[in-house]
Formats: sequence, structure tokens, C-alpha cells
Amino acid sequence: MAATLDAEIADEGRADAGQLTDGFHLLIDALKLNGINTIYNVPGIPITDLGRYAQAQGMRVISFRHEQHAGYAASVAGFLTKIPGVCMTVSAPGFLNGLTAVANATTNCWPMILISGSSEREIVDLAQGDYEEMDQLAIARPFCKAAYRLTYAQDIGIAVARAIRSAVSGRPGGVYLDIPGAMMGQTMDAEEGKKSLVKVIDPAPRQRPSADAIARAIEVMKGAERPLIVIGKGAAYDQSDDLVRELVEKTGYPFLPMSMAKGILPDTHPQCAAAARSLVLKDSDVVIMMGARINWLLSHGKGRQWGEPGAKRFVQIDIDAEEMDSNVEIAAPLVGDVGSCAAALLEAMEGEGIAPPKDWVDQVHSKAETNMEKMSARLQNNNVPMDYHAALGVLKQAITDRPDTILVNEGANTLDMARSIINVHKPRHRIDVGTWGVMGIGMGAAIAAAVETGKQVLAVEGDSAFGFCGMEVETICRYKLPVCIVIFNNNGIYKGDGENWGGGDDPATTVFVDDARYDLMMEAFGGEGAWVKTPDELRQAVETALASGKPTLINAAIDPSAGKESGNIGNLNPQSVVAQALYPQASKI
Ligand code: ADP
Ligand code: TPW
Ligand code: MG
Repeated sequence: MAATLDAEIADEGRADAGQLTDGFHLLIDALKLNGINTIYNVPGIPITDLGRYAQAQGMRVISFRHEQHAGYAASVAGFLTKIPGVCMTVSAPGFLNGLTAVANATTNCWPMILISGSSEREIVDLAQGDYEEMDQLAIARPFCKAAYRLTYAQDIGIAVARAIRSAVSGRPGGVYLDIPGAMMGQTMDAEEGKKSLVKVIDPAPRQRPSADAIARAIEVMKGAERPLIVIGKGAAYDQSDDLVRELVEKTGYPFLPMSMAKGILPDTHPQCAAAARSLVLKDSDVVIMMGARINWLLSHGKGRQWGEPGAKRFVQIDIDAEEMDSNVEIAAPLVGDVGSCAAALLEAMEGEGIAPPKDWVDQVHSKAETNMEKMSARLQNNNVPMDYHAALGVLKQAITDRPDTILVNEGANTLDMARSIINVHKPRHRIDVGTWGVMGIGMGAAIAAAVETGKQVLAVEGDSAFGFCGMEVETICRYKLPVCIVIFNNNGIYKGDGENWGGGDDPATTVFVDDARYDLMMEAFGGEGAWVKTPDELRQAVETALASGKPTLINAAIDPSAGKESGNIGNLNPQSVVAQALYPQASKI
């Protein structure tokens, strides 16, 4: 009798459940309704079940070993797709691990949403010492573009809509969404719940520049004798690849791609001035910035690199009006999205005679050719131990042979040299350390690139850079992703031959264990490992990896003395006359 009653009650429960929904499912439905089908996550209280239910409801849930990498993956997904990537973490420590990625996304102008479980507000606000208690909403605010907390399940639809719109409209950035555990368990009528969801219409409206602003830009361009176009990752993000290409080709101006803008036009394009960077930055008289900030990566638009102070006139295309005049005067601000600005310029250019003088174009072209020839000889060396050039010559060829491969790149020397040596042939096929120069983005970026595009990924990693995120090779193996990692193993940071300046037994601060077998880490999880010491061995290993699509880690031995302190940015290290007097080795610029 009792058993029958229990069964009846359970049946009734199921029937009720059919008409009810809860916070968990509303959140999943709200994401799916807006085209978000992947979550990058690390499970734990209170979001373990949310991940399970999301998987059960047909979402792809990629579980990482550390939240920072799940967060980086979400941000890279946002960059590649223009749909905010979603990272999901547990409270306090998991949240803080993910927060680094949100801050990095905001700095890079990439859309992502960090959804984090949290303790109940009344306990946090009275500081009563809950499990993983932290005032996450307050902490998140300064690191992201917007932060919201959900208290009631019926607000999920609006909250997700606000989070998406905040992430992608205007200048994209990171958004935080705080979900206290109890909120997810709240139930409501399923029909009402469905009605509460919001599909975001036109989340990032196109922003056309005004006719006045375009006319002003055309005037500046007409006066140009040595024009240049600098293309940044804001243009890569915009996905108006055809319009950017048309603008570059119709103007005939030389162009300089910033690192993640490489490939919008192929690096092999005849107007590409990457190999004549110093010349074009110094001698150009009019510079059109397209989705690129004039920040530290461009020496703030000042100094020797930029030639005579005040001699240049800038046209700047940016979605964010506040970016104008951030470092130098902008003669013609064009506030709008790259595609709309390029289209408006193309239309207004007709018959205006803005072609650059031939001798400038020839000068840039011949400088680039000479520099590329010099470089090409260095790339073919067969030195053992390998130097950066020998190894990068091999990888350059591998990407030329397989231009669909997405290149991920981090490190110091490994980054700077790969950036200038490996040509990129397609838009958004290079992902790197971004505006902060952050180490440890590599595995998250590689995973997101593989998951979002289904393409083969080649991650070229300094041994230190890899160390920040190396455990995610297990994630790569678990999801069987087509990722080939090449570690430039020079036994350390910048160089592997440093000495302890105090003369003690401890190693120098910048060196690692000699000849570390990173390849065995990959083998430990069932992937392929290779330890290579010559360009030929590297070529063979990369060829096998890219042909197979199997998770592979190639540990490439690089001469520990080959690198430079801080790669190309040693000049940013602080100098001190005291230190120079104390230590003969101290760096002097
Ligand atoms: P890079 O590092 O490649 O030089 P930055 O990250 O410094 O590029 O600059 C990117 C710029 O692009 C930012 O100022 C951002 O506001 C802008 N931006 C982002 N999306 C768009 C877009 N769709 N259209 C125009 N500008 C954009
Ligand atoms: C999150 C500082 C910049 S570059 C680098 C570090 C630690 C590693 C360089 O060594 P690697 O490359 O990767 O072996 P190579 O070829 O020059 O030897 N912490 C963070 N970000 C940064 N940028 C650092 C530290 C840094
Ligand atoms: Mg190194």
C-alpha cells in the first residue's frame, strides 16, 4: 500500500515537473535561444549539475583542468565568432581564476561572458563564512565591461540578453553574470518561463560614420604623399574581410597588419609592408588606423620609430569614440564599425584621385623584398642545436602548405620571431598573447580554435608560455582535438643559459630543467609525443601531426643561448644606475 502511494506521488511529481521549469533549464534555454551552444567550464558546487543538464540539453560542454584556460577559450571563441564565448566557474577561487580571462578579454575588446556560481547574497552580505564565500559581483566590476547578478529565475531571460548585448555591442568586452546557487533551483511555470526568455535582436548594430567625418577623412587622404594603412585585431573581429581588402587594393596604399590582423589580407600580398615596418612607420605622412589602438604596441604613436614629431596625420577607424586622441591627435576620426567605414570610404573615394605616388609604393616594396630575401637565407640554416630561425623556417613552410591551419603563438622570442616569420594566409588564423602580452593563453586558444572552427591548430609555444597552461593537454586528448603543439624548448624564459648572479646553488630565476621531456606529458594522456633536435626531424614530426589531426606535442630543442632578454621588447625593462653599478651583467639600453 505504502509503495503504491509513493509511486503515485512520484508520478504526480513527474507530471508537475512537466509543467514546471527551473533556473538551470531557463539559463540553458536562454543561451541556446541566442545561438550560444558551447560552454567552457570547470565543474563543482554549485554548477556541476548545470554543466550536466547543458550537455543533456544538447549543448557542447568543454570541461577544462583550470578555469583560466576555460576563460581564455571562451574569449577566443568570442573573437572568432562575434558571439560571446561562455565560461562557467564555481564560486570564489574558480571565479577568481576565470576573472583573469574576463579582464584579458576586456583588454583585447573580445566578447565573453563569465557565468559564476556564488553563495547566497544574505550570507555574503553579513560575511557569515559560507562555503567559498566572496562578494563576487563587486570584485568583478572593475575587470569587465558590465556585471549583473540574478536573484530570481524569472529574470534569467532578461539577464542573459543584457549580458550578450553588453558583451558584443560597441567595443566588445567581458561580462560577468553572477548566479547564486539557490536561484538555479527556483521553479516556475514552464510556459511562463518560455515567455520570459529574450532573443536579442541585432546585438551589435552596425554603426555608420557620418558623411562629414568621411569627407574629412577623404581630404586627409588626398593630401597624402606617403600613406599607410595599419590594420588591427578590431578589423579581424569585424569580419568585413572583403571590404577591408577592397579598400586596401583600391587605395593602393601599403598596409601593415598588427599580429592578429595578419591574414585579413595574406602576408604575401604585394602591398603588405610587414617586412618594411620600420620604414613605413617612420616615413609615412598619413596613417589610416583600422581597428588598431595606438598603444604600447605602436610606441604610443611617438618616439624615434615614428619619425619627426607631429609630422603625421592620422585617420582612425574605431567603434569606440573615446579611443580617438588617446595618444596622438587624430586628424580625421571615423567612429563606426570597420565594415561600414570601409564601405563609406570606398564610395566617397570614387574619382577623388587618392592613389599614392608610385615612388613611395616602389620604395616600400623594394625594402620589403630586400628584407625578406635576407631573412629567407637565415631560415634555411641547419644549425644543431636549432636556432629560432631554423625551426621557424620549417613551420613557415608547414603553414604555407596548409594555409587553413590556425596558428596559436605565445612566448617571448618564440612569439616575436614567429610573428614576423610565419606568414598567415587567412583572416582570424592567428591567435596570440594580445594586448597584455599574456602568457598561458595558448592551450585555451588552441582548444577554442579547434572547437569553434573544426580546423587543425598549430600552437607554437615557448617552453615557459606552455608551462602556464600545459595541463590542458589532457583536455586536448580527452576531446580528441586536432591540435599540434610545438614547444620551442630553450630550457627557460628568454634564454636557458642564465646564471645565479649570487653564485649560489639555486638555478637562475629564468632557467628550467635542462632538456625537459614535455613530449612525455602528451604521451601520458594518450596523445603523440616527439622530441626533435634538427630541422629535418621537426619537419617530419609536424608533417605527421598535421596530416593525422591527432593531439601531438613536439618538443623542439632550441639553442639555450639563441634568444634575447624579453624578445623584441627588452627596452621596456626598467633601468637603474644603482643596479648597473652593482652588477656587470645588468642590462643597459
Ligand atoms: P591591435 O592590438 O591589433 O593593434 P587593438 O586591440 O589595439 O588592436 O585595437 C582594436 C580596436 O578595434 C579597439 O580600439 C576597438 O574599439 C576596435 N574595434 C573592435 N571592434 C570593432 C569593430 N567592429 N569596428 C571598428 N572597431 C572595432
Ligand atoms: C601571465 C612575463 C613574458 S614572456 C615570458 C614571461 C614569463 C616567457 C618567455 O619564455 P618562453 O619564450 O615562453 O620560454 P622564449 O622563446 O623567449 O624562451 N606572466 C604572465 N604573462 C607574462 N607576460 C609574464 C608572466 C613573461
Ligand atoms: Mg623559452
